[in-house]
Amino acid sequence: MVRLSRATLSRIAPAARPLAEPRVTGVVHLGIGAFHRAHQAVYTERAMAATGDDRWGICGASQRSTDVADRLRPQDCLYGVRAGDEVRVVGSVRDVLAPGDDLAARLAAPETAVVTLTITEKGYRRDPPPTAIGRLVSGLRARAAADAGPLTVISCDNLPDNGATLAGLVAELCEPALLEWVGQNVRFPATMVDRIVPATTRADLDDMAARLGVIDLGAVVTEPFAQWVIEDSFAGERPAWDRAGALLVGDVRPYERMKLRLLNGGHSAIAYLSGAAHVSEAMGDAAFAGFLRRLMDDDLSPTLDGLEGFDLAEYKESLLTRFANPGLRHRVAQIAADGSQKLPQRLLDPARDRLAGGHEPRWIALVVAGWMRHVTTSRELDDPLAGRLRGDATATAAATVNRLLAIEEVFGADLRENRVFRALVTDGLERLNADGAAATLRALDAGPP
Ligand code: CS2
Repeated sequence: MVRLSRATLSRIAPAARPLAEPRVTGVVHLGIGAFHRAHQAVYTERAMAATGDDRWGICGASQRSTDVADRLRPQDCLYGVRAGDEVRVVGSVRDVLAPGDDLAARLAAPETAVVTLTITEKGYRRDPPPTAIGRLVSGLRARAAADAGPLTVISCDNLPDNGATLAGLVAELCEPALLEWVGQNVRFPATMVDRIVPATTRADLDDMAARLGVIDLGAVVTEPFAQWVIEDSFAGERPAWDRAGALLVGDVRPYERMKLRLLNGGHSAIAYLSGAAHVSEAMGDAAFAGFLRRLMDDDLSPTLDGLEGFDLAEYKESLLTRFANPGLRHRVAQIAADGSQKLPQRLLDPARDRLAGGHEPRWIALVVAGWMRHVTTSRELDDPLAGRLRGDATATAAATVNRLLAIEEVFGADLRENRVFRALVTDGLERLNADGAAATLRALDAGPP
């Protein structure tokens, strides 16, 4: 079978061919993984198709490996996206840079008007080695020197206030003159991004080849659902993402909190308590699905505000349906990774909100206990703080809770000192250690609240 490329596009069914063929590269993306390819790249292509404005080709960059460049370059950066039974080759990506390539020159090019980032939660840590944000700042410096005009930089990672967070980290790396230029020329709008995109497997590639009739090593599999809410604050021009289904709003915060806490928080609960290998399997377990509803209804939903006129009950139902999608092989190990970077915004912030109101966030505390069990018992722990998280798996629950609550980057000083929270997590961990997760959830379900 031949490889997917512009030259072989004619072999593909017309309905599966790209919607647009950009002539200019207006977007630079840092972190061109599966999520970007199935989300922002798709919105950008649709925006070009809706308007005929073909200046929004994407130059993607990888921070650590040449893998994506090796897969996409031989295919003219074309790749297929399968959502349910619908397959389409996406044409918005024009170029992929490997780690050593000159990213700064791309960021300094006058035709570049927008930069998007998916560098994962841990990409926003203050880190001495060269980081994606460090490379972004080098690019801003080159752009300022070239006087190449305004730029909008959009963090598409699952962090609260992601725009302001990124702007703050950029500012820390800028010298005074550059900071002034950034202040006048660069905007960092906040966004909420949503689409479940499991890591592509060998079987996914085989399936894509069978559907397209050509080999595609850049294929991604996702769900039909996609959502993008963007703060309407741009420094210059942008793709017409609003014409592709994105929502441009004055305040992203209510959507962002809702998604981070309910979807991502729900995901983390699945990762640390379900015992399943894939998300959809967890939803097949009635005791676990019941627990997830309680977590959302009792501990997470009451912490959300600003959603007047929005049907939250419907949103939660749709999440449970999305999680249960049997067509997505979403490994819980992928979600369990980097918990130290994910728990704070997903579950600890809502715990704080509940505690401040005098409530006991016991379902959240049980997930935190599940995470503590995970970090003390996993043989391979995938987390930037792994060295400090690992510990004696035979220690008492109280000792483990004490040790881990002391990690201030995760729990802050406030949760460490909070006696109600400590007692809830300790109780949860004692139960998990004694009975395992399945029996604990069943007992909690049967017992009084
Ligand atoms: C997941 C997210 O891996 C994880 O931690 O919770 O990647 C999730 O699938 C996306 O945010 C969905 O939009």
